[in-house]
Amino acid sequence: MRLSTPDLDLLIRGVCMELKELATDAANTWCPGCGNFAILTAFKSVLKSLVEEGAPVENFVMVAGIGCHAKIADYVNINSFYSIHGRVAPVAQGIKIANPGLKVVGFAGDGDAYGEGLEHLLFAAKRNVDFTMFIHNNRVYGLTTGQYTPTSPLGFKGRSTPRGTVESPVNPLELLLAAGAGFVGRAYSGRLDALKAIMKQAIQHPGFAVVDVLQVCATFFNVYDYYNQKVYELKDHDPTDFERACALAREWDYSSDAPIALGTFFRRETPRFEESFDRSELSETERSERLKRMLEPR
Ligand SMILES: Cc1ncc(C[n+]2csc(CCOP(=O)(O)OP(=O)(O)O)c2C)c(N)n1
Ligand code: SF4
Ligand SMILES: [Mg+2]
Repeated sequence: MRLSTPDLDLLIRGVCMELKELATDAANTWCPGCGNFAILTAFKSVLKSLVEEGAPVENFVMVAGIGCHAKIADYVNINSFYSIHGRVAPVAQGIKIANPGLKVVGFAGDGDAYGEGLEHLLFAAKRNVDFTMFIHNNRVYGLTTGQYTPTSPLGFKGRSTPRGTVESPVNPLELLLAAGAGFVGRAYSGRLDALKAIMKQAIQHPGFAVVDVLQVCATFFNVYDYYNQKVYELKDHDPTDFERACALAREWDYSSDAPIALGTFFRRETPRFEESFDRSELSETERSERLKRMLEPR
């Protein structure tokens, strides 16, 4: 094989990475056709390209919630932390504030982030700690076998609503924009290239970034055909235009039969929480001594 000069450069620096190096031995238990496969593939590909551009792989940390989506942490060979249902945001923020050199990427479900964890998500948007959240929005509780979530459409028939839900869904993008999120986007597991592109932009955004990924649950809410007809990619949209971003977010309310925009709705850089956080400058040894003292029984 002939290597180009940039390839040789990467090899010499020891960062030329094969995608298989990011795989783990864990058996994948997602159902055939699950949209989580696309998110996993896209994330590994983005990670590979960021590492090749110079980001140390050991500086990435994945934080997962609880649900089918969360198994993604088992399938990528980097530092990861399984949190609890609804608590991806506080764990991710804690990691980032304690060690600002890390690149923290959260993976949450729709039940996880828009249900039990909603207040954490909105306060993360308000607070603006530098981390990224990808929300695997399959609009159903997948792991617990098909109950409705905050983004299930009106009339959704599932295990807990056999005659159809009578509640309208929340619109997460409107909520996140209102809460002050600096980067808000939407992707679809059936459009891999666009998914990779927005994942990379979101991770590189300096501040809180959130992407609602329409991730199809092939078993409990299979809407591939519907999305394939309805989605379109944003073109000539100015992501600094907040009013336009709000109008785009309102175009589809997660229930109506409207066109579904994909892409970066809004992007704005504002001061990050951790920049003004009063950090104590202790050495490694002093820190572990203090931690030990705190953990000693009284
Ligand atoms: C604190 C807490 N509340 C509830 C549960 C039960 N629980 C586990 S997974 C799950 C549903 C997950 O749904 P979602 O977040 O949409 O993820 P998906 O499985 O669809 O990827 C629930 C309710 C739990 N494990 N812990
Ligand atoms: S239940 Fe749905 S979300 Fe969970 S692995 Fe199966 S297809 Fe994917
Ligand atoms: Mg879900």
